[in-house]
Amino acid sequence: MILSRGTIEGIAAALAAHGLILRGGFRFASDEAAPAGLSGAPAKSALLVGQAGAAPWPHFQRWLEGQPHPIANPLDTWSCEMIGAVAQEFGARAVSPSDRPYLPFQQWAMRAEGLKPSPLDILMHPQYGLWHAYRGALLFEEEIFLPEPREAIHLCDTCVEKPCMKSCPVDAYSAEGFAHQACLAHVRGANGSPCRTGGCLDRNACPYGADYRYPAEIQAFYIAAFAGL
Ligand code: B12
Repeated sequence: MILSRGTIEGIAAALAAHGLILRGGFRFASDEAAPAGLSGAPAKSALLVGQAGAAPWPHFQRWLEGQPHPIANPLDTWSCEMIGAVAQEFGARAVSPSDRPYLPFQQWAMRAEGLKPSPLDILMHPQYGLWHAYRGALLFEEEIFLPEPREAIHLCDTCVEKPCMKSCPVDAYSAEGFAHQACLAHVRGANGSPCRTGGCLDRNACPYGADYRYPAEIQAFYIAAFAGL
C-alpha cells in the first residue's frame, strides 16, 4: 500500500500546529537494514520532521510553562511527545535524534533533501542556511509517495571567504574537523561569555539563511545544553 499525498499533507498540517515541518523523506532499499516500524517489521519508508529557524520555539515555551516540574532534556521531551502523537494518529513509529544508539539523521537528511555538510558539519540548506535542525522521524511499514529529491544548491561551494572557519576564538572548527573539547573548555571558561549568550561565533558568521537565524536567547539555550551548563 502507498501512503497517499493526502495523508502526507495531513501529517504536515498536524506538525504545523507545533511549528514543525516535514523535511523530506525516502524509501529504504529492500536490502537495507531499516529500523523497525510500528509492528516491529522493518520500516519501508521514513519522513523526517524538523524545524526551519526557531518556529517551534513559542509552542515549546508554552508547553514548558505548563509543566508542573522542571524537565530534563525539555526540547527532546517536547519533540517526542508532539511527534509521537502525530505518529500515533497516522500509524507510524516515531524516532528521535537523541535515541540511542544514534540513528543517522544527517545521512537521512542528505538523502531526503539532497543537502550536504558545511565546514561546520552542520548541513547547509539553500534557504535556511545553517539555521535548521531535525526533531524526529516517522517510520512507516508502507511505501510512501515521494517526488525524487532534487540535488540542492550547496551554497558552501561558492563561498570563497568561509567566515565560518575564521570566527572562533579557539579555532574549534578547522580542516581537521571539530575540536569538541577545545570548544567546551572555551565555552565554559572565563572568555566564553560571547558564545554562551549569543551562540557559536563560527555558525553566526555564515552569511546564509539570515532570516532563519535563531534569536540569541534560543542559541544560548542550545549552547547551554551542548556545554552541560
Ligand atoms: C553526537 C552528536 C553531537 C556531538 C558529536 C558530533 C558528531 N560526531 O556527530 C557534539 C556534542 C559535538 C555535537 C555538537 C553539536 N551538534 Co550534534 N548531534 C549529535 C547526534 C546526537 C548524533 C551524531 C551521530 O553520531 N549520529 C549517528 C551517525 C551514524 O549518523 P550520521 O548521520 O552518519 O552522523 C553524522 C554526524 O556524526 C556528522 N558529524 C561528524 N562530526 C560532527 C560534528 C558536529 C558538530 C556535527 C553537527 C555533526 C558531525 O557526520 C555524520 C555524517 O554527516 C546528532 C543526531 C543524530 N542522531 O545523528 C546531532 C546533530 C548532528 N547535531 C546537530 C547540531 C545542530 C549540533 C550543534 C550545532 C548544536 C548546538 N547548537 O550546540 C553542536 C555543534 C557545537 C557548536 N559549537 O556549534 C544537528 C545538525 C542539524 C543540521 N542542520 O545538520 C543534529 C542532526 C541534531 C538535530 N536535532 O538536528 N553533536
